[in-house]
Amino acid sequence: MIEHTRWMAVVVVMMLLCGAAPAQQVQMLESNLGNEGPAFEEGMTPSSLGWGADDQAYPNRLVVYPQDGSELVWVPAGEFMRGSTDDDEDAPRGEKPARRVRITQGFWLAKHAVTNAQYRAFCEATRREFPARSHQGDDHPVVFVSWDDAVAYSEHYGLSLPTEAQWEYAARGPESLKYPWGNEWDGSKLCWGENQGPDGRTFPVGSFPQGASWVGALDMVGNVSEWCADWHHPNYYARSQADDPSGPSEGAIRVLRGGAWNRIASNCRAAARNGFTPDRTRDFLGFRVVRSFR
Ligand SMILES: [Ca+2]
Repeated sequence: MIEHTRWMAVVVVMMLLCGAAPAQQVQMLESNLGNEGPAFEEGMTPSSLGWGADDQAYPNRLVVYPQDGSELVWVPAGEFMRGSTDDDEDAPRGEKPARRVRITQGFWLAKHAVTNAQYRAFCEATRREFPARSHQGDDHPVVFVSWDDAVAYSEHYGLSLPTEAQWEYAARGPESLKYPWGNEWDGSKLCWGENQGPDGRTFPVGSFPQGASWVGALDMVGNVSEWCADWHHPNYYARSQADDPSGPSEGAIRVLRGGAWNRIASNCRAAARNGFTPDRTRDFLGFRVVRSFR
């Protein structure tokens, strides 16, 4: 017994000498989809969690955002080729010119679009009306939400919408893939016009793990199109800054990213961009959130 205690004391002294801190005590939380992860705290990064370096992606790990139960995956800082070149016959002018873009800070991105259950909880907390036509079940993405609704949700929980560049980087990665899963089209890896959910529309979020992007984000190019923070302009890429671009300073429509349950394959490319009036809603429009550093 005395031997044991002495050895423990030696181990503790060794740890102190080596500067090895005991693993950070993190509170575990269950997400709104029933998965467990460390509860997000301000300033948390992979290194503070003991996962590894902050410049790596951890597609099989998540943290749970306590306020709305979102599952967040880590998107490390880095750079990629944004947009499309003339080699891509599907790419319209608005995706050109292709240029290198740098995301200078890692950030936390929701693994899925916001669900009906999450949005309903938000409506109950803020006495807003739940969009009655978004009714395909708790774990389906909410639809019939405007850009204004998406921003209201985000702000209520201390979150934000991704910038268009953050979204594309999370979908394509440093290799600038054409689709989240690679460079070849595979219609079985997403919900789109020819692979629709049980009611002929969306699937529950996260139904296509094989379609995950490099950071572990799911349904990026399928299921629902997603509101992004930026104003949309078709000529923006020609004049955009290279570091952390956040869109034109004004505009009439807001950016939409990714295809949806009613879209054709060329709309489901990771570089495809679109826009829509911010106060309008549609049956294929939802959103996902990010938690950036402040
Ligand atoms: Ca999507």
